[in-house]
Amino acid sequence: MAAGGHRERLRETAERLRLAAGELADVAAVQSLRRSLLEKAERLAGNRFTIALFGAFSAGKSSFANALIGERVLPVSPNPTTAAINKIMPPDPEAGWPHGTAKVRMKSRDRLIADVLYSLEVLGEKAVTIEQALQAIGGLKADRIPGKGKPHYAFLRAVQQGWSGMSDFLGQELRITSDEFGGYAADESKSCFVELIELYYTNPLTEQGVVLVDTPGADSINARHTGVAFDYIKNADAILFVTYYNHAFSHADKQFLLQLGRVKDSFELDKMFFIVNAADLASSAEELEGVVGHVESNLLQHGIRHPRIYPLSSYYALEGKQNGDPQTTEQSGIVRFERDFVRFTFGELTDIAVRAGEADIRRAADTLQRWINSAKSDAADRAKQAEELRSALRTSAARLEQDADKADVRELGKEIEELLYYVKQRSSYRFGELFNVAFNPSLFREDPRDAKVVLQSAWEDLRRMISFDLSQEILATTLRIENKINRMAKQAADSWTETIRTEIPSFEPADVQPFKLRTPELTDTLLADEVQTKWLASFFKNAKQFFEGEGKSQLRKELEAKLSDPMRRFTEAQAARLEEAYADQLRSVIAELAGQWHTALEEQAEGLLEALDMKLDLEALKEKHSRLLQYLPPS
Ligand SMILES: Nc1nc2c(ncn2[C@@H]2O[C@H](COP(=O)(O)OP(=O)(O)OP(=O)(O)O)[C@@H](O)[C@H]2O)c(=O)[nH]1
Ligand SMILES: [Mg+2]
Repeated sequence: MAAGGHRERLRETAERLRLAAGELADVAAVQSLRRSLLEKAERLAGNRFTIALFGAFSAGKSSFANALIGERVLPVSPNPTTAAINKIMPPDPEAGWPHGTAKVRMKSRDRLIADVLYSLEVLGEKAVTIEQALQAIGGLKADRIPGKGKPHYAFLRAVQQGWSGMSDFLGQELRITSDEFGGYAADESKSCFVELIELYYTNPLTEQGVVLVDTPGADSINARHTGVAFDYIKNADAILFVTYYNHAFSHADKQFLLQLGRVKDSFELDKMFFIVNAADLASSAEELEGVVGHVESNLLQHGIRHPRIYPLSSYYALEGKQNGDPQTTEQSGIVRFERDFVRFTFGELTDIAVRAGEADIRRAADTLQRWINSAKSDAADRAKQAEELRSALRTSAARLEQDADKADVRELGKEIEELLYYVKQRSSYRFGELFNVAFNPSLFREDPRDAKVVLQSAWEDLRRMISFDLSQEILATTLRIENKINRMAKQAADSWTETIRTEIPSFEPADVQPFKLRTPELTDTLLADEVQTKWLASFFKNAKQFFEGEGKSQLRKELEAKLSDPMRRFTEAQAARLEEAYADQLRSVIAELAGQWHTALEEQAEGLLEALDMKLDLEALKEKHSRLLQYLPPS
């Protein structure tokens, strides 16, 4: 992937920032600005772009990652393959991770046991300890597992198979070579114990600072760990969603798209790319167009407007790159994607970073210029200005100290409650749809177990789906809440700056960088003891009566009414949790910012006073100023 020298630009800008910071080293009054320059320089120099791949089982995420890299690095197969998150990282020899090594983070024992008990529960088995669980797994019969339970069954079998060899490593961090990587990434009896693998590997992508994150297919097993996927959605620089040519969208796909639709507008830039993989299967251009149109309308249905869609063949892209055959690569369709993608990541994102750095240099230059100007007034005027400045400094500093613990948590709380009101509303809109997925005639036809058991398990499924749906909704609102906190922080800072400037017009703080906030963990499931097996069974006489007669629609109506209280309790509990977690964060953000403003104010007032008292070396300051300007591009 030709990146158009973005690394060079980042390095060059970082160097300019460092040199500019060097100019400020001996001017005590601009140390805040100097620190901001150095922090930005560091970030630019070590710049990383994180690209996260999502999509259903076997959509071709790993194949697509290999195609981007131009090498078969990740294991690929027609069966569910990628079980843990695999990151392909730029090697870091200084930290002990040269090319070809991998860091494997194993699941903690608690997490693995929780996963096992959960999967057993989905299959209708109860266990408390891991020994009981292993025994229960031994008793499972493949032909008694309903279709939707298959991934859980496969996972449990893999745990049973790998337990004696792998359980000692739980909770550890292992160091392996790239030869062993395939096993940990794809051999299920190993990979089911793994949480994350970081493979340090030199390739054209990592050489550009790209971290490629390959995720397991979205499905009911991984659905429990929504927080992990959400962190990547939230923090990745780009999100790539992969679908397999003309595969129907599964329930898990739709849930994921729904989540992308919910959060899309919370990001400043559109960072989502949609890949229609295996386009080589198209028998004609018209057919391909039809498939792309179908994907587009599905995205639209899930609230994703104006998507960037790329039909391509990972298969031919990899072949073309490996054989050095540009024609095959071109025909695979990957080139169009790469061009747009490079423009976005390396172009747009680099531009933003470079501009922010240059704005800091300009700020520093402007500050020096104002001091130079103040020093130009006559002696009497300077004495008067200095007197005024001292009193202004006292009032401004006192105000900042007061404001430091005046975060408006009430306003934030109001916003959270409002957002959660809509969460409840939207979830009740979707109740009918989820109900139909859970109480689906084909499930009853295909499940070999007793109808009452199937009914109970359909309800358990529905309960899990509603919990999942609510949690996703709530997670999506956390982005809005976090944006709100950042807006409130920026407003507070801007208003301090404005007030300070009425008295000290030259005041120039560093820019407010958005704070990285912690998303609270949401692991609760909806509890609804009101719904009992006996009550459920009262709606079901036989399949015909249930599906063709009144049974199902009556159950739907009464279940919805019965769930209204539990759902309200659930969202209220979550709202309380969010309010507490975010109020704390808002308080510390405001306090931290006020502290920064205080420091900058004192530093700069001191600098100004020195200028007014003619204690600064004016000539040296002028020279510094003109040198700073040299680190800026000609405007
Ligand atoms: N015809 C064709 N087949 C492809 C293409 N890309 C992937 N496949 C096949 O699709 C299957 C799944 O590919 P993977 O890359 O393992 O899919 P994945 O999304 O990583 O799957 P999981 O890790 O199991 O979630 C494999 O059998 C691939 O050979 C393509 O461009 N064309
Ligand atoms: Mg894979």
